[in-house]
Amino acid sequence: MDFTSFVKPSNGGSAGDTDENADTSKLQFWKHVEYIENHGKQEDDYEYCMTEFLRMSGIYWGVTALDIMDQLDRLDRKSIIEFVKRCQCPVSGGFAPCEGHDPHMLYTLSAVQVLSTYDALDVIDCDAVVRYVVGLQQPDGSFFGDKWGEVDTRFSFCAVATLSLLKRMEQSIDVDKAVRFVMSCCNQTDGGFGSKPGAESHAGLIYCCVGFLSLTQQLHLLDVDKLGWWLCERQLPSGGLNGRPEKLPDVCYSWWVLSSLTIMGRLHWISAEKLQQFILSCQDTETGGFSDRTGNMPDIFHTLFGIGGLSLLGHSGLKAINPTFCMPQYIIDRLGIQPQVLTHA
Ligand code: GRG
Repeated sequence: MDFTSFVKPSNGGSAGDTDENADTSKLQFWKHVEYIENHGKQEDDYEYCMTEFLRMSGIYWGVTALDIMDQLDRLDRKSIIEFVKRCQCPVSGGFAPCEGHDPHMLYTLSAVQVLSTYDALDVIDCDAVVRYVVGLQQPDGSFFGDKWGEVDTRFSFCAVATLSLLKRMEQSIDVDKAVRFVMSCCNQTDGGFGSKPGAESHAGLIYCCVGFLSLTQQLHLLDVDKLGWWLCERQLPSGGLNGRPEKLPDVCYSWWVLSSLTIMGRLHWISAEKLQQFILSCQDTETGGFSDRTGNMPDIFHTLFGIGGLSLLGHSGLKAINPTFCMPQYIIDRLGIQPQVLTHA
């Protein structure tokens, strides 16, 4: 697949960074726009080739970050929609990350997110997507990621997020059983969630489970104070957040932790100022893009979660992001979907 064709040829240059903002205390807005726009332009690039297996999610990360920056028109809508269309498996109805690969729940959600952003869900067979997701639900309410049978709370989130965007959740899956499975993955000691029953709490999976409960309107099942406390303990002296105790901070937890706290109405339990400083310190001031930690190589995954975290913190110049879907709020409003959020406490 040629990612070059996703960039509008008429939009060549950067919009002009100046010397005074070439530091990490300010958002390098135009550098990031350029970084995302250029992502994957070099098809021969080693990293680009090696990430073919997650191309659909890569497109979702880039499209979402650019839309939050109000620069979505830098990408070629038509060729992206055509690419997504070509990745729908005619047999199962699920989406592959790239042509020639197998469909999976993860890429099915990314495909539906991209098409929702472009208001283009009508170009695919939505009934087939619903059949694919429904077919992966198990008798205990859990979901397989694909036909090979791995079970994980990530897939419970992907299933209900996909069906919610298609407005087909209640009529298709057994929501009560799905909720029971997710709650069976809740750890009583810290109020968090792991990938399956008895697995260690991890902020990425907490996002999936809190997001799942927000989509199924079941946030009352959470022990918000216990979980909120565990989540705000993820903030380290550097201001950055880790995903579980004794681990290093990583910009992506600015999303997984912060979105969960936002859904639970507890965003103010961490120091926003210190977190913002940490996120900004992970910008690459030369190439644009964000890395996991200060001084590392940037990538498109951390770039979305850096921008998304800053948006949740109310950084100026960024559109509001929905904490449950990790998509621009105006798209969720346009679709008329209202994931549950708890009020400030
Ligand atoms: C719509 C935003 C969005 C997501 C879809 C797939 C998914 C739902 C969520 C993934 C959540 C998750 C499990 C995130 C964790 C990612 C991560 C950095 C894992 C690294 O694990 P370790 O053990 O990292 O290498 P730590 O930080 O624990 O050392």
